[in-house]
Amino acid sequence: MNTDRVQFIRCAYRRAEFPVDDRPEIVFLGRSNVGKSSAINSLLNRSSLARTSSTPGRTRGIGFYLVDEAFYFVDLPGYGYAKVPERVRRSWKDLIEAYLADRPQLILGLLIVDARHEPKPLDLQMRDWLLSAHVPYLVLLTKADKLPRHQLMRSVQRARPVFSPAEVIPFSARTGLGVKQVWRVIRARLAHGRNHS
Ligand SMILES: Nc1nc2c(ncn2[C@@H]2O[C@H](COP(=O)(O)OP(=O)(O)OP(=O)(O)O)[C@@H](O)[C@H]2O)c(=O)[nH]1
Ligand SMILES: [Mg+2]
Repeated sequence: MNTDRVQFIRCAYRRAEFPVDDRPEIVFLGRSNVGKSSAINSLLNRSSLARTSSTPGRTRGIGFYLVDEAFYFVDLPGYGYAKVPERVRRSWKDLIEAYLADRPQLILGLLIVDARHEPKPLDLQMRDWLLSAHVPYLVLLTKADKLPRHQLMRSVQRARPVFSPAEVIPFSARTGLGVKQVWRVIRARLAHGRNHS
């Protein structure tokens, strides 16, 4: 697999704009500003393919990136960002739910959770969406570089029962921690499809 070959296909603001394509998709989801776009960039070893920002709410539509013409990385807008108008927040929620519930080619979810905090209600809500849509997923405990090792370990221990049986992987877009492990899961899933673990 050549992950240097990446094309940005489109940013979808409505369901009608989702690509009509049955190649497998891997979705990155998580709370606003948690590091979804940065995770995409670090997995693809790019500095600025997906738009990142220290200002929450940077990713507004659903970004579709085609990797090696074989599968898509899908970048969702941040969920739960309080500072956008209620109307916009609701439209993001509807868009995300429509995407998760009705995308048979979605083979894997990467739920991005901040390693520094206990999982929050919004994290649990996204976990429950994945479960009810029967999308296999794993959890990336990101920004791991911001924690001393013993605190990171504690954070992993705390997250495991919350997301069980999903795998919890400490991750850092800054240092590359976890990148190889995440690729291992992605490759396995691409080889076996959605319905086999
Ligand atoms: N130290 C550190 N900072 C990170 C990491 N991942 C992301 N960040 C920073 O967190 C901020 C948000 O990152 P984004 O990747 O834009 O987050 P996002 O989840 O895509 O944000 P929205 O699209 O706005 O929801 C940026 O300032 C990033 O540089 C990480 O692993 N370590
Ligand atoms: Mg983003």
